[in-house]
Amino acid sequence: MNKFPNDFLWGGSIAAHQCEGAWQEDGKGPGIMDYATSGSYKVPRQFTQELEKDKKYPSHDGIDFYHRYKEDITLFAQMGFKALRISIDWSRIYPYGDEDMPNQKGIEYYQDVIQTLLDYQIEPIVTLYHFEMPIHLVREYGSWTNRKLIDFYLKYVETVVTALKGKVKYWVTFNEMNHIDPQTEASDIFTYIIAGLKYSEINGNKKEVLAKIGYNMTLASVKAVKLIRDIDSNNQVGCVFGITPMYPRDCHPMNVMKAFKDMDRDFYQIDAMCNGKFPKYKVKEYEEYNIHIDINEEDEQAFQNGTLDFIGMNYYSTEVSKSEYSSDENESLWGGAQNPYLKQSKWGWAIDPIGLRYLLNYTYRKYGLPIIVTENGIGAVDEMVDGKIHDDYRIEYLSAHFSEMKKAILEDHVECFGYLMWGPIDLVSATTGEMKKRYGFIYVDKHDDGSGDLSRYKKDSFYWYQDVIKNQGKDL
Ligand code: BGP
Repeated sequence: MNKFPNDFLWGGSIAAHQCEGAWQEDGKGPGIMDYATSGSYKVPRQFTQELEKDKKYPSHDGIDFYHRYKEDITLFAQMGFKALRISIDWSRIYPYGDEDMPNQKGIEYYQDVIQTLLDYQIEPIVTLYHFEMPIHLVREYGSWTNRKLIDFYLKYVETVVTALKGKVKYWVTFNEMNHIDPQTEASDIFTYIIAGLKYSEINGNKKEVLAKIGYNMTLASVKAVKLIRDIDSNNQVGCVFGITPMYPRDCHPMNVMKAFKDMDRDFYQIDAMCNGKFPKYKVKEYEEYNIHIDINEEDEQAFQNGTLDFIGMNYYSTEVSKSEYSSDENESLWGGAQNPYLKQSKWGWAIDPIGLRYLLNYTYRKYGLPIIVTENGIGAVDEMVDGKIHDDYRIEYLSAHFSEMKKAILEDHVECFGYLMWGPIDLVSATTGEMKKRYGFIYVDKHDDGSGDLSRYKKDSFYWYQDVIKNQGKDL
């Protein structure tokens, strides 16, 4: 048997703020990403207090998925998708986040999207928080530093899960909350996309703010897990983490230990969500920074009752942990150094298929829970020539990753039940806000200078993925 399992969920993953557009339609309120400008590899995105006339805010239009979802889902169905991960934009459901009644039009929109998927027998996998939050909650309440956010979030979750009851089985509480940790100097991009706050502008004890955000989001997640299962016991609830494995610089024991530490800090929230308690080692670490987190009895109960059903893993790249004894490396996105054995994408992300097998094994051995690859892919510059896009580099990237994932499943016996390619249709990049950084099997005629008529075109990889799904990856 050289195929992926029959019920393997092949598909893709998208997020509301990167594709929907229609930012002021049908009662949607302003979300945090509506204030994020476009940037590029070398020019960081800005997060402005007000909308500035001379700046572009790519989430306002996205790729117009809001109006074109039927056409786009039809294309996914043509590829043979078994699953699609979407996110719900909180600011469509509760435009300000703290009102009593939800926005009915927002609910109806997502009910229609889900129904369209079900009509094609595509399993919806729904993320409840993928960098989308009403900005009012940041400005009025201080974002996730305030425990009140947990109640607002749970109310929103209850509304959505009830409205989609019986239609959606797989739920994801949060996307990539793990990028915030007091051990590191965070950058504005990560504190902003996760919590709507700019790291450079946090007053007072920055580490304490990061710790509080991390704790409150983790607590919100475990409480949501229980709530979602209480609404329907058939529901399966997971949380998605974005992990960049860290390799040691060399076999010097100091560097091996350093790499372990650098990688380990991404796992404390998974520990909390899988082991039924907030880890003591983290509380002790906070104390060393003079940070006190209130963990009351009700919280302890919530951690016990809200353990995950599955883990969602976003994997793009590995990095090399910086040396303890030399400083000759170039820093890359996650604070590590580049690996001399690996090539990189045009945006500096190392291409490492074996890293996927490593991460799947590492995580499965640690927690024993089913895993789904919720994101993976390569951002590249695609050229359209005579209506065709020959993206052999994408096929090469995915093919190599699939073959390592196959080894993890068939040889290492990791329980991995699906693969959702990031950005099956070109969409706005989260870290740079560009359209130029394309991931899709489907090309969208939209460019960073505002040109393009939004038409969709099938790239060569479209047909290749169709084949992989049809043959259950037997030729990989
Ligand atoms: C993940 C995010 C996605 C996505 C992806 C690729 O961290 O969950 O939203 O955007 O990274 O990143 P980028 O779009 O910056 O290339």
